[in-house]
Amino acid sequence: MSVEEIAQKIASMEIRGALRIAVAASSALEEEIIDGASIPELIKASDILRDARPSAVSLPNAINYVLYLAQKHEESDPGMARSLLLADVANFISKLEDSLPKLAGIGANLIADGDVILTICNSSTVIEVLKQAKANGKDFKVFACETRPRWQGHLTATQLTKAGIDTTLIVDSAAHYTIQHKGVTKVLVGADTVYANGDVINKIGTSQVALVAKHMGLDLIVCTQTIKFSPFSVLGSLVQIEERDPEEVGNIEGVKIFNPAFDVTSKEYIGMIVTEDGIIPPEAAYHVLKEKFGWSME
Ligand code: RUB
Repeated sequence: MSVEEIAQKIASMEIRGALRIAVAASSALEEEIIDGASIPELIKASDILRDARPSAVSLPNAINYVLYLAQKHEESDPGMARSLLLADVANFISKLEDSLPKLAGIGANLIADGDVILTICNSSTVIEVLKQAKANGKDFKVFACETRPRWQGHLTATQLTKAGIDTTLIVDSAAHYTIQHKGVTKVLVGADTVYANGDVINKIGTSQVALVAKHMGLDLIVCTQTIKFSPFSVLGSLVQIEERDPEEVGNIEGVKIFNPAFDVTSKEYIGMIVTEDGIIPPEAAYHVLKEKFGWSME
């Protein structure tokens, strides 16, 4: 598939979810390298992919890393030993993919018998955590917010139900009521971006759920690979939030429609962040960035 086709599939959400976006974009660049693309051609392909969706930092992080590898190999070996570069890129992609089961193994330990879990959107990471908890023999229930306007909650409810997990779909506006009346014990969400100060961007509605969870004294657990930590900005509030086509919400003659796709949950509302490297408080996001990206405020 061409770079343009992958970018189009990311923009149209045929390929969606921050981790899958990162894997798809890296694989598209891998194909370009196999086809013999030069560094300027890779940079052009990267620009096309990077522009596909603005709010998931996993996309620029993955692209920039593949570009960095290509530039590094080009410098040490002009004309490029493609086999060495391709081995590095394949290794990066398999690390991205491996981060999912690794994280699931860690996150599943947080799920206890009798838990009632609420989630929003369709995070492959949250799904894997819950499947692993089920495989560990834990007996728990899930409520899945339907996630208007694109109904990703339907995917979540279907995938969890197929995995034998007791799952109930609710409308987004039933989140508070469900937490109050159905004994919800934990809220698990994915992430598109984690900022250095611990703020998290995820599907629109996540911050509302977080407010309710805090009000009810529940832990909000963010499940996210470190590829979603942003080296670009300190504060979540500074990030460009993707606004999508109003038609996704509806089409009512003469009525204006606003359709933001993501929101920012401030770190005060986050109990912990589960990564493939372990569990951290949101305040430790800066240290992850420093270790993984050599990021520094100095
Ligand atoms: C997806 C979304 C997911 C995160 C994490 O939004 O907000 O919670 O991307 O997903 P969209 P994952 O449907 O608009 O892409 O854990 O799979 O990376």
